[in-house]
Amino acid sequence: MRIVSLAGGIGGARFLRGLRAAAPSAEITVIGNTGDDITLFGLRVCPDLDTVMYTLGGGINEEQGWGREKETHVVKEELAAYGVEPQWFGLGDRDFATHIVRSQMLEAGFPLSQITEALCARWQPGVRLLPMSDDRCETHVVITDDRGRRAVHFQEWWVRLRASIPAESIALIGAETAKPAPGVLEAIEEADVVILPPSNPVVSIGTILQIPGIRDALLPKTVVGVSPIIGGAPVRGMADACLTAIGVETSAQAVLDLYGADLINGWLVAEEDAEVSLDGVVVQARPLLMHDPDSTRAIAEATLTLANSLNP
Ligand code: FO1
Repeated sequence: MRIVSLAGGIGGARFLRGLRAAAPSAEITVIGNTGDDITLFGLRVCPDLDTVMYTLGGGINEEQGWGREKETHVVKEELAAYGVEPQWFGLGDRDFATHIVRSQMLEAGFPLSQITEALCARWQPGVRLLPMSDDRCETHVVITDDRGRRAVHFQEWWVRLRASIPAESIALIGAETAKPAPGVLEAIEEADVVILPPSNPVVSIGTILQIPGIRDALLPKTVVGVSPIIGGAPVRGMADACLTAIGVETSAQAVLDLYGADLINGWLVAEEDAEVSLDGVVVQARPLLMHDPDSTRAIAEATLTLANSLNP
């Protein structure tokens, strides 16, 4: 069976680990969000691609959900000693190697999709990981603080500010001219099932859907989503701050409405959200907390069962 899954960071990567366990013989293609990407100290950092690669490749810092396990921060300390900014983004020594390899390959003219394939040759994630686009597009957030109204990079809002200042708007800079990475549209076309894991519906899944051509390619497919909101709150991260920024209520119903019945065929919600409904969408309620590998695998299995029941 051929499965395509869009994915953002921590929640998406954890779900994918369960999906791989639930469908060990399936061919899984992951379309990863690159709107979070940032250039720091002259290096290109791709947080969501790396989180999927490390999580599925066995190198993730499990409790953090991002970055490498057994990490040290000597380079970060040395940069700070030179007074180099920013100091609010925690890059570890092991993680730096990934960004150095990626940056030198970008410098040599390789597209991000080929670079990601090369990095995954080491990590063997057991899925094909594609960036949503080889073209650079970044999520920026408009805020107003003591320095006035300005746009900041998503990571500054997310990590330095912890989304403590309301985002007046969120924009994917470069989306209109970005193209899906090679293989993305073909993978969607050939997929038996497409899954939207419980990643951030605005800055992860929503970002991927903004790349011209991707959302349209999904419309004829069987698409099953897993609600990232349980009982009015995100399980992790700050999806609520992002949803508020775009004027959407933080609920399983509102996220389903945001994705739309033209895109979604099946929608998994937590038991406390069982009343969620939308014409044309099959909604199923079940426990959705991914608190260990078995529960995550069970959620992935339920997602596939629902998808297969919807396939013509
Ligand atoms: N998140 C934080 O909250 N603090 C950090 O210092 C931080 C550093 C970091 C470094 C590499 C990386 O791949 C991810 C990192 N993240 C950090 C997480 C990152 O901001 C988020 O995972 C995504 O951008 C949102 O999904």
